[in-house]
Amino acid sequence: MDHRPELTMATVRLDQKSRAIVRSISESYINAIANYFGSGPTDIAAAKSQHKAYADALSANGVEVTTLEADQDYPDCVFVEDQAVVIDGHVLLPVPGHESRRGEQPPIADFLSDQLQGHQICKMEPPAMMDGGDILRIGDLFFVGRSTRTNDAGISELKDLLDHLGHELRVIDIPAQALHLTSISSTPSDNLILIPEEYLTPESFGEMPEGCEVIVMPKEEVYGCNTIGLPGNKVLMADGYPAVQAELESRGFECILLDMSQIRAADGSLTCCSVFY
Ligand code: CIR
Repeated sequence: MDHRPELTMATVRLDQKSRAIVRSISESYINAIANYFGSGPTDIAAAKSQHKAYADALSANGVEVTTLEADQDYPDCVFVEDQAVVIDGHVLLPVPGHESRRGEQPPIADFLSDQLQGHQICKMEPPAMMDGGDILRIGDLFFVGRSTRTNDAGISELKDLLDHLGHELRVIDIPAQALHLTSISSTPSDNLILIPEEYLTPESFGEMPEGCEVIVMPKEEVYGCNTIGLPGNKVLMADGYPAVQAELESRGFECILLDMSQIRAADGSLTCCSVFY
């Protein structure tokens, strides 16, 4: 990957999520890959309406949302998180880990290149592979899942970029029963990480920076561990995960609940439907 030092920018606060790309549900969504949370979507109309409610919730909470058109040739194209990651003045374009999803990237890359002129584009090349859904960030500290979608060559390229930016990267092995790191964890705020028991342990994240905490949730609520933290102590989360909701509410967050059933059916979580930039 090529990245120029002069374009490094100061670390952004993660709760300042001002803009997001989402992408509509494809007419072929019924064929989306599903091996973990779901056994495949069953109702495209419901999926579209749930996705619209998701995008509307982002907009209603101050995020400027751009919706890219779906592509019939790519049943999984709604899951944009995997295709691009914006990090401090750089746009990382990974090689998506599932071959059937590689053609989803160009419209997202084009949009970000156009919007973020002056950002350095860092394009991975095979044999490196990585899904954006394996990257989690808390301040200057990054975690990457080593998964069926993200290999050591991809991790090494990400590490090069983060070394260059002065950020630390820690690798977490994703258990066989999970797709990605962000499928089973998230940062509802800049100092919290939610994880499900039995899938991940706080120890696997290593020593956390002062004031940061890894919170362990019941394993039955693994899907609920994926949330999107927004300004004003608001958190978008899937409906139906009472322990996660109670934990967040006890910490003063306002939970905004979304029906994600048809997104979950294709192994998609909340974060995977957005690229924040
Ligand atoms: C896939 O298997 O690639 C999609 N059906 C789901 C991708 C979910 N993405 C994510 O968690 N970042």
